[in-house]
Amino acid sequence: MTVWWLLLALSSLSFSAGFPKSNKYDGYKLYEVSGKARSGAFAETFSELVKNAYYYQLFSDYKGGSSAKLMVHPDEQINFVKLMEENNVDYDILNRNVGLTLSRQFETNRMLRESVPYNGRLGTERYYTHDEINQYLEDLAKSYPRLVFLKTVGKSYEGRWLKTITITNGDARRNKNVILVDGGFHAREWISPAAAIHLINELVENLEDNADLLLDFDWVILPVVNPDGYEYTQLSADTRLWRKTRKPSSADCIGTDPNRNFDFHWNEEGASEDPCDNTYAGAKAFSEPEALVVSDLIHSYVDRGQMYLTLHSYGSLILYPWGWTAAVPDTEEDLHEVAAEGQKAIQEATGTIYKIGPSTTTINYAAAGASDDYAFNAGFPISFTMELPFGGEGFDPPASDIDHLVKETWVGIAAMARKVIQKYPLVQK
Ligand code: 0X9
Ligand code: ZN
Repeated sequence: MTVWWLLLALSSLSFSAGFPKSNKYDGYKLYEVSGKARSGAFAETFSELVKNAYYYQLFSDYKGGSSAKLMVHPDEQINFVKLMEENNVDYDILNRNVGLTLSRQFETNRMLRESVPYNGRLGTERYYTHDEINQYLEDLAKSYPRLVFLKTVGKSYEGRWLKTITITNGDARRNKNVILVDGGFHAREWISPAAAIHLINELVENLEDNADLLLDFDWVILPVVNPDGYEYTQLSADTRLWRKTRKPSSADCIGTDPNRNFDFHWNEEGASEDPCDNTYAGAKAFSEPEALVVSDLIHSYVDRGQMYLTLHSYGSLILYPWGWTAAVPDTEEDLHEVAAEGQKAIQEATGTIYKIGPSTTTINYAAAGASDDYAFNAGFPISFTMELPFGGEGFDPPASDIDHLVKETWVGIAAMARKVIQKYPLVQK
């Protein structure tokens, strides 16, 4: 009995003594393999190999010759390395123990929540919960009643409120053009809601510097499209890498990829019919209430909407349609011109190099049923997915990287918005 209690006491002490709790990613390694893994004779074997979801998690579903990041189960690492070496595929180990990184980050986030409590502002010190984000939107609307309008636009499967914030310059002019931005489609991509929050801060609290961005344009922002997934990833290191929504999709599996659930070429290339897959398209188009909310927003603003921007991670990419096919739209030049402004501004500001281009050939895979193609097809002349940079040594940036990443993202968004404003001025009807 005494020994039992001692063991119990020691195990609960283990974290504070500097031994992070174990989790299901303990011993997993994160590798980056060169493009050779996916070109030439080895390509077929490699893509068969990584289909084994028990041993492999591919963080980018790229095909063709570009490099890939993938996480490998401890029991498979010897075999994996042997295969790479036999086939002359170069590889780097980006992280020697993903579980340890996730546990440490989990603990850091817990401590930061205590040391940086919500105080009416959301800074860049840490990641915030969905409740805090909604509370912040409420508080902003109270502080800036002439500039900011809050709207509840729907409810997630688990009952969380989805709220948009409309930011204006307070001149009370109606029917301005619109820029529609969302974040948090994919649960684990925490830097995306963080970037949306920073964008809101800049537009509301830095109105003087950004007056041109609000003269003839209103901004409508939904910072967390998939709050159930986002909250789930905050529960523990074990759930940190969740991507989908949280509605059960079969007897055994939960969640749909909200970015495969839109009713435009739904369930075609790059979407899975397996409810257990990370890219499951859903039982039908718009089976997910969260995707339906975004589609309603797209339709309600399309008459005035000049740019739709959806924030994801990772890859340092600005992607434009199409993402369901390798074909490109007739207006590719316009899309490219706007994306190039963002790319240039970011490179000048921080040196980060974003790649820009049509989605399918730039990210190297087609993914049908996504929101960017849907918005473009509905009539937004400019529609982008912005993939923010890869984070630290794990999937997403540690809290200490939030500040520079969201500021850099803002520079890119502001530059693209300025180009949009110039190209698509308000036509008074
Ligand atoms: O696959 C996705 O949904 C996006 N990448 S992510 O790593 N954040 O999951 C890219 C979507 C690009 N757009 C289309 N394929 N339409
Ligand atoms: Zn994503």
